[in-house]
Amino acid sequence: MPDQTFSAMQQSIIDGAPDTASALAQQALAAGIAPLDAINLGFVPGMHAVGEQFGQGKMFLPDMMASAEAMRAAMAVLEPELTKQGAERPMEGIVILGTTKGDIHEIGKILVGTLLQANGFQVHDLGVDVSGERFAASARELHADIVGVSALLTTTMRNQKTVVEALQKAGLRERVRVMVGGAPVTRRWADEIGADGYAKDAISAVALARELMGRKQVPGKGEQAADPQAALAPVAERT
Ligand code: HCB
Repeated sequence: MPDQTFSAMQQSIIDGAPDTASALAQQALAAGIAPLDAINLGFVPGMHAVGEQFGQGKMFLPDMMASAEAMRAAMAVLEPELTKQGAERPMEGIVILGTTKGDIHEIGKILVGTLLQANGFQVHDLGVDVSGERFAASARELHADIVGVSALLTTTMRNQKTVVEALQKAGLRERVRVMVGGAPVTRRWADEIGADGYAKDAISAVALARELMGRKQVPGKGEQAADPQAALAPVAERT
C-alpha cells in the first residue's frame, strides 16, 4: 500500500497538483507514514522526474512552476511535523541558509532547513538570490556556526565561492564553517572553492552539519566521514 501512496505523491508533483499533493501528505500522516519517508520516497522523486522531463524538452517552465507549487503544498503539511521533533532537542548549532545570487531555486534548501531544524539546529533561512555580502553580514549578526549555500544552476554555482570569499573578507572564515549543495554541486567543487563540506541531500546535510560542529569544538576530530543514519538518530543515541 505505501508503494501506491508514494507513486501517487510522485504523480501529484509531476501533474503540478497542489491540492492533491496536500491531501496525500495529510493522508500519509494520518496513516502513520513518517513525514521524512513521504518527502524522500514520495514527493522528491516527483521533482527529480520533472527535472528529467524538462531536460528532455518534454516539460516546460510553467509545468515546472506548477510542480514546485505542488511540492510547497506538500511541504506545508509535512514541515510542521518534522519541526516539532526539533523543538524537543538541545540546540546543536546556528545555521544560516540561502540560495546563491542569481538563483531562485528554493525547494532543496527548504528541505535542508527543515531537517536541520528537526534535528535540533537553529536555522535562519535568508531565502533566494542572496549575495556573498549578505551571507557574511547575517553570519556576523546571528553568530552563525555554519553557513549553508545552495545553487541549482551551473551558472550560479560559482557564487558559492563568492560566499566563501565574503566570509574571508569579513574576518569570519575561522569561526564559520561553510557547507555547499545543490544538484550540480560536487565534493570536488566544494574542495576547489575552499568550502568545509558538501552534502548531496538533506539527510547528509544534517550529518555534515554535526560533523562541522564537531570540527569547530575539537579541532581535528571531525575528519571522519559523515554518517547519514547517525544524523537522524535521537540525541541520546548519538552521544
Ligand atoms: Co529550474 N532548473 N530553472 N526551476 N529546476 C533545474 C535546476 C534544471 C537542472 C532543469 C534541467 O535542465 N534539467 C536546470 C538547470 C540546468 C543547469 O544549470 N545545469 C534548470 C533551469 C535551466 C532553470 C531556468 C534557467 C529555466 C528558465 O528560465 N529557462 C530557471 C532559472 C531561474 C533562476 O534561478 N534564476 C529555472 C526556474 C525554475 C522554477 C522557478 C520553475 C522552479 C524552482 C521553484 C522553486 O524552487 N521555488 C525550478 C525547478 C523546480 C527545477 C527542478 C525541476 C527541481 C529543483 C528541485 O526543487 N529539486 C530542477 C531539476 C532538478 O534538479 N532535477 C530544474 C528537488 C530538491 C529536493 O533537490 O537538488 O534542489 P535539490 O536539493 C537537494 C540537494 O541538492 C541538497 O539537499 C537538497 C534536499 O535533498 N542541497 C543542499 C541543496 N542545497 C543544499 C545546500 C547545502 O548546504 C547542503 C545540501
